[in-house]
Amino acid sequence: MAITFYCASGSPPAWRVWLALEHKRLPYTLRMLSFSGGDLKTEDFARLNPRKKVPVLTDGELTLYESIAIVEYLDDRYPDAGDGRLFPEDLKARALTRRLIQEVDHYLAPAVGPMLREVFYKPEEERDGAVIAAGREKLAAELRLFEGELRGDYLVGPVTAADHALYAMLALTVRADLKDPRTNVRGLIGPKLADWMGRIEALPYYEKTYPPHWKPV
Ligand SMILES: N[C@@H](CCC(=O)N[C@@H](CS)C(=O)NCC(=O)O)C(=O)O
Repeated sequence: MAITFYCASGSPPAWRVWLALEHKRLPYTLRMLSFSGGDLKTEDFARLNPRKKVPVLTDGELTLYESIAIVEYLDDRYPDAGDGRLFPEDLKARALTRRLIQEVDHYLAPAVGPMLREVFYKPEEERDGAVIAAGREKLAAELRLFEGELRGDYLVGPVTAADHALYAMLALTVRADLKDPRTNVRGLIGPKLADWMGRIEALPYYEKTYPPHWKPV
């Protein structure tokens, strides 16, 4: 077994794979790529993923991209490693895990995408307040739904891939508040989700996976 994980700091899909590797306590080599340094645009990287996106994981002869395909592969290949399964064995719990991940990818992420692009990629004077306001409204609706999904400490039962997926997306979204207080994402997060974020942040492997460029210097 020789796993190499190609990551980039702050990418939610890459972060979910990183959390999965740590949850499973698998040995791996981390290749931290730089968006701004052009690492994803090289021909070498395109040979790993022709879409030129992170995450990518290699395990021996296998090269795999698409974050959830990677997490499912790790879970199938190393089911009982570390803290155990990220897609529960129980059929209903596994279906719920998959459904929640789909909801993160197909509803939450598109709802906040335009607002995040506005805030992260445009200088303050060029930002459109209407895009931010519309993003907040869509985010509020999404967060109300996810708030209702928290029946216990985590989304499904024990920690699953759904917790990792939702957390990474939400953590990036909260970062928008540092760039533009008009987003006030924190103000939209309900009490159950806020407590749940705290529980994810208290996981023993969390700190290790924290996006390096978010750390104060
Ligand atoms: N559906 C893909 C999405 C991957 C993705 O969009 N990655 C972004 C970072 S969040 C990326 O690498 N973008 C390339 C770039 O910005 O140059 C997955 O889940 O792995």
